[in-house]
Amino acid sequence: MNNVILHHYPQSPVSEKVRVALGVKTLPWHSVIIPRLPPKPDLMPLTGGYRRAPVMQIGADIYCDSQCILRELERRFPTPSFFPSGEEGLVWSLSRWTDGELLDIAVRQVLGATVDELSADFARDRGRLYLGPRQTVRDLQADLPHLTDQLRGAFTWLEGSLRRTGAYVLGSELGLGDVLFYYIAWFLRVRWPDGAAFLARFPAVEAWERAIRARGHGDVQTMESAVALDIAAESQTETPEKIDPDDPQGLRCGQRVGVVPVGDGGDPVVCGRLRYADRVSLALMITDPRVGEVCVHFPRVGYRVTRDPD
Ligand SMILES: N[C@@H](CCC(=O)N[C@@H](CS)C(=O)NCC(=O)O)C(=O)O
Repeated sequence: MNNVILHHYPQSPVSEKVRVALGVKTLPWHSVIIPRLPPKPDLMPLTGGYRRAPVMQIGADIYCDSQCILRELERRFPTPSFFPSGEEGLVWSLSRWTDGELLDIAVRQVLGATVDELSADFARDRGRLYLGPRQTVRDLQADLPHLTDQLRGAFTWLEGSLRRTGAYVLGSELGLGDVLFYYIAWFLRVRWPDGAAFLARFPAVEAWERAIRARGHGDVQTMESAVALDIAAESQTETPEKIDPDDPQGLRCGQRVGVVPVGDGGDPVVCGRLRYADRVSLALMITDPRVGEVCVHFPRVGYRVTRDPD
């Protein structure tokens, strides 16, 4: 069963990054819509506790975090490449800034500017998740001029690159470098009331947004979450048992480990038996009564592996 299933929700910017990436690959995929707030009862059996969106499922293999999802898409479906310019390492390095600091600034801008429209539950949950225990979404309002100032500088860099190439970030072809910026622009445009006026200051960015939007999301079919859970239950992992012998932590196959996003505001730890680890990804086996045994994959950069977590 090699079908791509994406567990996501429409308003999620990181999910939009993966939806656009599926469009770059022009792939067929199945869409399972998950709730925006916990509990996420049909996601937890697959991830063992990881709550964020999106999550990709292929049979009994579950990919958490967009970094891990995009890497797996490139491995399984190499053509057309996410890296048409040939530059791969630099694009992954760029992702650490776009998905880290730049996304954080954009999230603060959107939450701070829309605080009066947010439901109390949503504001509390996202405040805890993105701002930590000492700040609330309302505190962001005082910081809005600074946040817009930071975004303006970043979009000036993007505008400069696009004017130079006349097309995409790294040249004449669309690639992951574009997707990494595009979802931030999309988020500002659709969720920030002043987003369209902000982006109108960057004409090359607006033309580039139109070109990427026209590429679409690939060939999408909706799927019920129960069907995705049945597929996981009926499938076996395709991931080999293999650990890098030069692993800096001396990780071993079958060892019980926990995985925690570095610097995250309270996501639960996922624990399981280690099955696979290389320099950039790792995978654990977890068991749930609804789906049996599934293999959950995480990136290594940005995640801490804890040994013997219990
Ligand atoms: N590092 C993760 C971040 C994912 C993330 O923060 N997603 C947001 C939605 S855009 C989220 O999960 N928010 C909380 C939730 O949906 O429960 C990735 O790249 O996938």
